[in-house]
Amino acid sequence: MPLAPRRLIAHLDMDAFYASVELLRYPELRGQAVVIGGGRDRQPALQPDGTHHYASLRDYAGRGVVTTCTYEARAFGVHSAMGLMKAARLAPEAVLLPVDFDEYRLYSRRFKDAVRGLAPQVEDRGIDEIYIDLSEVPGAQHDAGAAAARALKDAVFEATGLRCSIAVAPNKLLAKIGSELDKPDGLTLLTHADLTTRIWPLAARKVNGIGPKAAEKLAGFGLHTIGDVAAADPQWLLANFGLSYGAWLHAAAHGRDERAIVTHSEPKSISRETTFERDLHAVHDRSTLSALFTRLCERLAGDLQRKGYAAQTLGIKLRFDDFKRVSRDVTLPAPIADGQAIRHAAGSCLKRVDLSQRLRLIGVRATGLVPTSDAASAEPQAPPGTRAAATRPALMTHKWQGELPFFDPSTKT
Ligand code: DCP
Ligand code: MG
Repeated sequence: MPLAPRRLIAHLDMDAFYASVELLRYPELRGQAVVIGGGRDRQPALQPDGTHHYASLRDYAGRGVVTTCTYEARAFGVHSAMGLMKAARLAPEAVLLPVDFDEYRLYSRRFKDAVRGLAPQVEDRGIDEIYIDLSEVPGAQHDAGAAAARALKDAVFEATGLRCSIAVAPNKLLAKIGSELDKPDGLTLLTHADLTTRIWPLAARKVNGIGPKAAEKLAGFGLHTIGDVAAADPQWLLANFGLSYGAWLHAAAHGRDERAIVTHSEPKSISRETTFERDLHAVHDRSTLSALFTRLCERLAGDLQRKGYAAQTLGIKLRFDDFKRVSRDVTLPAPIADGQAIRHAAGSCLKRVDLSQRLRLIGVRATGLVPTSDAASAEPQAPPGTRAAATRPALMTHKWQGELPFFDPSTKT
């Protein structure tokens, strides 16, 4: 009887993700301490000679925190979630850049698409990390996934110009711990045989699922490392941490985890956006803008149709030349997926915006997604009361909340 292939689970995490995306835009900052954080309105000023004037961290005053920073900044002790004022004391020379989530989402999509092109079994875990099941990837069983992981790193770099760290392990739990072990630009192979040498010496907190509170409680009992937890009497763990969490702690500390890769999740929204090569004006560049807008709507329609959804709500997002953002949306009497209908709905949103300023970016977003098989029954002529959509008033319009992300925010775990 052929043996079942052993599980080869990879965890991929982008290196200094937001900071690295910013370095693509400002390559002259490569090699410097760069901190991302604070408000989003302070883009580096472009000077007449074509160079940028960057804000220095030492000039920062306020209560913002570090979102992330380059490894050069980390060498000074700066890290995510640290107050910017404190960071400024550690690395006053560091450059401070504002966050630009739209750009990070774009690169997030790019690196994930690149990975899916080589290994389709992908679980999305947030903006900069994914799990990948390499078990069935051709050749992966012969070298514990080493060549596949290298190919993934190369594909991600090719598609984005960004580096990432990958660990391949027998399960998600070990892969997640492993991807941090050789950061940045790491490629780590872990087997159960590495448990005692590479995993047990680590702080208990490194296990995804042991949060700050649990770690504190463990430390109160003198259990600091993963090895300490592994050595603890399982019955004692159950008695002190509850049946379910106690049992999980014991299994996790021994590197046991049977969770499968979850490749499918229903999208909450589908969006398309484009940043113009030069800022465009609604009047002076009317035809260009109109053509771009139509194409965006057609692309969104294509995405919806390919994925089998129709949208109950259509929205637009604009970003002006001073980086100010505006969004509007419209809820429709029945879900739509066709390019012309989307263009019409998005156009009605556009009419509600003051367009006297030049535009830098335009986006269209579909929400209230209904699988197309259901959408047919949501037509207005359907018997009254069969679906809420059929009895809605013709148009309901409202503003997107100021900071609502353009598509679902990715959560870090
Ligand atoms: N992030 C955030 N708030 C935090 C931590 C991170 O908004 N407290 C954002 C910024 C990061 C991104 O999420 O760029 C990914 O988080 P990571 O923890 O993976 O950190 P980095 O990718 O920046 O660095 P590393 O190389 O350590 O992965
Ligand atoms: Mg990362």
